[in-house]
Amino acid sequence: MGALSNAEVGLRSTTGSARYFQPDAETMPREQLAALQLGRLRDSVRNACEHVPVQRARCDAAGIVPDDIRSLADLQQLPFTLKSDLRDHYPFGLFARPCHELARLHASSGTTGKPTVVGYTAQDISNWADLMARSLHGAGARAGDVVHNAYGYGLFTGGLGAHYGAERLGGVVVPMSGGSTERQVALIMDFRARVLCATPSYALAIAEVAEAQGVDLRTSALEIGMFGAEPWSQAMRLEIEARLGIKAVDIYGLSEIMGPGVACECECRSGLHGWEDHFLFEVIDPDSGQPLPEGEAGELVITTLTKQALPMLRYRTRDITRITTAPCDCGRTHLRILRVTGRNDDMLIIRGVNVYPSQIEAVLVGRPRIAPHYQLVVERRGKLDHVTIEVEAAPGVDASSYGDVSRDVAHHVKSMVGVTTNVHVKAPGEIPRSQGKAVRVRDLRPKGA
Ligand code: DLL
Repeated sequence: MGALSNAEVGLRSTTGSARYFQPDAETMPREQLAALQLGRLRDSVRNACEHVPVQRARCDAAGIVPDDIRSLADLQQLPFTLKSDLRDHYPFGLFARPCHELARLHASSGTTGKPTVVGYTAQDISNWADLMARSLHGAGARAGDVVHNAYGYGLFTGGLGAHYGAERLGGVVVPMSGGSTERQVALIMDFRARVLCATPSYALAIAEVAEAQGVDLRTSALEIGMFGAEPWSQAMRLEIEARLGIKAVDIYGLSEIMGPGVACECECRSGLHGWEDHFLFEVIDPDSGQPLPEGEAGELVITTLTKQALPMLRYRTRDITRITTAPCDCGRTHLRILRVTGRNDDMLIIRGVNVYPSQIEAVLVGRPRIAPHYQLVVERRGKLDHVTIEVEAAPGVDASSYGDVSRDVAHHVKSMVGVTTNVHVKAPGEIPRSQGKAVRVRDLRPKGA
């Protein structure tokens, strides 16, 4: 028997019919928004210059005095901040508040060297909760909803970020974190979760475990998935929606700027609203550093406007996307960033062709005879990079046809992405499943080559 819907058990409540979580901010006319941004930009630069010696030295060198910032165009005179700056000034060198004034620290572990550490005042945490609640509400979540939070809790910003946001919304949070997937399935059913927060790859792993247990999550109370923290394709969205019977919403963020909720899709799902009352968004040419006109793809650069503990000036995210300020049907006035296709660092150059793993994913997911799990193995042969796509046969596909499946996949990747690859078909279950961010690329090239 299917679970009762939340409406049937009376879980939906107070904010049911309101269209926006913070109507004044979310629908602020763009002129007014720009005026607010200008004042906040000046404050943010002042905060950085007065309290962060590294930032002051940089602004001095660029001849910038906070009070001289007279228009948003002056932003372009500010120096960039890089991820390496956080590492070079580890742990607290870019903080504008002493450690004892902070409410929380988060960190991301790099593959090499020191982690990236970020800090928040109580006010920063509160603003973050607001933006995350705004994001959840825009995606359709409401007060009273049971929010099953499978983002990892701990130093990663996903778990606590979604947790505080869901609480701020008035949701009933189930603080699961990642892992114990069978238990996740049972609790989603038993607690009648309406909203699932997870990485898209982990959502798929949950769906798979449910199916293996004979549980049909499509009959559960789940209606909305808030998926982010890793690149994912439209094909993956359709796959997850079909297997979980939900609406899958894209949410973006990064710890250096805040965490989840920097930008999120609304009910229209045609781009992610970047919350411009708290951040300034630019897209630049990653090679020249020059700003690109609206609509052109390049590296996303974000400046924080309200962060107290860690004001970020023109932070280079390495994420590749496009921006549009065209009005959205939802009535929110904030610009939209388009789906982040990948990080600059993840781009592979296969015989001269630039490829992001998500482009290959778009071809793989939904293809007949293979499951939506994959890894790309990159090797150096002679002077050339060589990519093997490891895919998994769908359950029930006979091993004698793996050769045929491999040729079919290679053919479609060649015709749709333009690169020649080897395709290695593995048996069901052989590709590792993620509980957080999926590892899509195994890079076997010699380090430093
Ligand atoms: O991943 C914050 C987050 C948690 C976002 C939960 C959304 C949901 P970091 O660990 O610092 O923070 O990783 C940030 O992940 O620069 C992107 O490369 C990637 N990323 C995050 N969201 C998306 C998305 C969190 N929706 C890095 N699409 C970012 C594509 C994403 N990539």
